Amino acid sequence: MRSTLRKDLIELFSQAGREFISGQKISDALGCSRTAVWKHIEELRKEGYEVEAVRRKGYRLVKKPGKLSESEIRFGLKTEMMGQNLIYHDVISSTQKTAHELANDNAPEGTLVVADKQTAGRGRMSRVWHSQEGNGIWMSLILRPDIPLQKTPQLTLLAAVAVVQGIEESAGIQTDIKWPNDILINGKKTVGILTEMQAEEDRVRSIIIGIGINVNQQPDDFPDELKNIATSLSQAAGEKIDRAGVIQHILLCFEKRYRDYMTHGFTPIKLLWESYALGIGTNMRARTLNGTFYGKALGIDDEGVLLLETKEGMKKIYSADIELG
Ligand code: BT5
Repeated sequence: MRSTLRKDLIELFSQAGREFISGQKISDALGCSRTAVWKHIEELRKEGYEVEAVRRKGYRLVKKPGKLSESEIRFGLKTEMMGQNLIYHDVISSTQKTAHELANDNAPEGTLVVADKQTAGRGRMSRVWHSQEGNGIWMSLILRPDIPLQKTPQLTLLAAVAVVQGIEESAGIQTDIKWPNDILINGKKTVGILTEMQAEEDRVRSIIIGIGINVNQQPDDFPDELKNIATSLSQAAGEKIDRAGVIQHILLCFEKRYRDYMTHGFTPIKLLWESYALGIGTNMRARTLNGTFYGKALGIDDEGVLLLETKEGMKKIYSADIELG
């Protein structure tokens, strides 16, 4: 089924609420035959939508799927660019890998790859990212900013701000950012962000932002090694959270922040980031590939680099695992 038709059909049903809509009305609104309407409804049922059909009354939507699907994400997506080119898979090795391939094939800016399950989800330095089916958001967004290479860390911080805001707007939960790429609830990791790029000489060709969010996991859903360090949005909220709604709000926040960034530069993002960040002004340990440093975090500089005041003097930290306190 063409995705715009499917989106229009779901929208019609949603506007009608509990009321039935006649097959004729639907076919007029969508500009297709009644047989085609019936086929489209069958497609929706296959995706897990419960549509009730009653003779002489027509159809009504009884239940949307709890499962993530392309239609679920598209319906209610209010962005102009982010996620408008949407690729959804039930199972994928890594959304990051697919997004890289699409970026190589000239996929437009804002292309989003989403999966319900990843079999080879990854974090930084090829670490494993646990991406079970049915309860997380595993997605990768393609950006094509015209910026020099050294500014790419700024996009990780921009993504973190957009995710914090999108989670607050969709689920009403406040989260904290731990530099550079973690989002925490009560000190436990809820979101991980992975920023990778494709470059040509000293310019960025594309940036792929991978975002992994634990949404509906209960403690037992995590493997033993994560049980004490990971949590999910639903554990914080005490109820199940609609994954599509979270994705839509994050994309909308992302689009707004990305526009701010393109128009006004990094300063507005930096101010927001600082308001959500944990540990600035306190002591922390930064484990980097070049050694471990202990000191007071003074903040981030204009490139998104962490400034750590150590006994040996000021250190600029480009990438690290951080231990607070
Ligand atoms: C990250 O790496 O936090 C970046 C994670 C990015 C995942 C997304 S999902 C969509 C896209 N496609 C991908 O294949 N990846 C991206 P890092 O800072 O290196 O943290 C990795 C560490 O987090 C692991 O070594 C574990 O300790 C922990 N971890 C793994 N899975 C987790 C989960 N589901 N929740 C919380 N912590 C987890």
